[in-house]
Amino acid sequence: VNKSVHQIVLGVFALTVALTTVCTAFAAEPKPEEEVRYRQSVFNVIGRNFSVLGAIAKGERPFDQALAQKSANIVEALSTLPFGSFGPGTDIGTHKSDPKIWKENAKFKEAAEKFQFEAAKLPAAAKDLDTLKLQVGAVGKTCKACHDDYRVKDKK
Ligand code: ASC
Repeated sequence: VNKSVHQIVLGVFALTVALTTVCTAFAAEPKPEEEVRYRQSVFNVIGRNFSVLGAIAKGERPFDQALAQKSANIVEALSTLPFGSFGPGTDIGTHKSDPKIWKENAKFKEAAEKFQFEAAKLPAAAKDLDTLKLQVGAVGKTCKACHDDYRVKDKK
């Protein structure tokens, strides 16, 4: 009897240690380099999908409603995600984020919100080509505004 009680206590202890370790690993704040990778990955997916819409809007690609819808939905769904990953300490490594992002964070947040506001209208706008063209223009302006102010230019 004594031995099996001992084994149960040990088992419960081991399980507690294991669960605590797993939970702590998942709950931990992402490392700054992970934040940079995350926001760059999300912007990459947004850019890929928005460029499909851009090509359709410019007539470089035929208007395929299902494709436009899918791309618009992705841009909208991802539009808020990168902006949670510009926290303090994430101005590190290789990236094009302008230091102004961390110095004038309220203005950066405003620019991000303009993009999110216009991106939210993309899925409904994807229903027909004329509406899509207008909304791609409106979203594109918010992309450009933020890039002009908060993305460092590529060195020539
Ligand atoms: C794009 C893209 C941008 C915006 C911007 C719109 O397709 O990659 O950054 O549109 O150029 O003016």
